[in-house]
Amino acid sequence: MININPSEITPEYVYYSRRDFLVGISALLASFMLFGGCRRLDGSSELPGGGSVEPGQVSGKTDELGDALTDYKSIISYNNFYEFSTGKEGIGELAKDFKTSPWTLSVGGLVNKPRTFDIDDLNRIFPPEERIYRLRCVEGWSMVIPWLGFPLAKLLKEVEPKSEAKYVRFESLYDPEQMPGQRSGMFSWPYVEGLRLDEAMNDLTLLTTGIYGKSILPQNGAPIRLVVPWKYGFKNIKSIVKIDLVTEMPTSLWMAAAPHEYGFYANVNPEVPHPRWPQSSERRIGEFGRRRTIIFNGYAEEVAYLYQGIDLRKFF
Ligand SMILES: Nc1nc2c(c(=O)[nH]1)N[C@H]1C(S)=C(S)[C@@H](COP(=O)(O)O)O[C@H]1N2
Ligand SMILES: [Mo]
Repeated sequence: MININPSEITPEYVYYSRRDFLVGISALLASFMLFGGCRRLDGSSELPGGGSVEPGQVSGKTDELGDALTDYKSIISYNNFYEFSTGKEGIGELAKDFKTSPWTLSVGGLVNKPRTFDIDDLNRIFPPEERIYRLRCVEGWSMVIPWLGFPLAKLLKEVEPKSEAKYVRFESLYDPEQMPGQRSGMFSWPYVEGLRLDEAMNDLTLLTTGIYGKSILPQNGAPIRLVVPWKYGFKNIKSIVKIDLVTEMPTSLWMAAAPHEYGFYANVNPEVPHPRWPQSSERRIGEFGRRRTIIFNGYAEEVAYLYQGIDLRKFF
């Protein structure tokens, strides 16, 4: 059960500033600079369309439901990343020397044009856009995170899935030298996740390389990480090195570790309790008390069509 000491929570930061005026000006300047997606040395990045986001700044202050963004400090200091630790705090410190460059992502399996990308390729071919999404962990906590990323669909279209491809399988880096958690036999490494191809093609599904306008830090899954906002957090696989199109439903690390606890779909659903955690409510990091959990984490309009005729209770 999750237990957060209130002293660990940074008070909510208010993102009003003169930046609001300056964004327009920097947009103009940025349009004379390189194309979107270029990484600057300070880790900030230009957005497609010429917008520029300084570290710690985003263009919106809430998500589309009006919920405040979680402060940056909480996002980078309260994590799940079992390759480094089963604890949630201090992962930034444990992972501070994690080597994220050079890094390659190979995309293959049942595709016409298998291809290996480096992170610069990805940022050039698929300029990052900003998306504010809720992240809901199955342990019962949640955050609102402004991501920089691009729809996975764009990458998949580039490699051309064959008609036999039904699922997408994702794999994280396997490197026990760098990731002490992988030296434990508790899980079958590497971390693996999967999506049905139509879930992967949904416009909400992102590959992300940034948070709050900065390059994503190791603890959050640098240099590239999946974000599927209507599913529980564990589907959002970090530090991805391999994506394969396959015919069979992939077995994720969590399905292999505890099949009675973790299903393939793992859609956020307040009506279906996890064996150890009720899912009807959640604690938004930075808030006191709990709030009600929303079906599909509030994205039903965009994704409910994917599950017509599927018993969502059965497919937790
Ligand atoms: N490779 C890998 N990806 C992972 C995890 C992990 O342990 N290893 N934890 C998952 C879980 S349980 C959650 S809730 C989210 C947490 O993401 P965050 O630390 O960026 O908030 O990452 C997910 N992705
Ligand atoms: Mo999680």
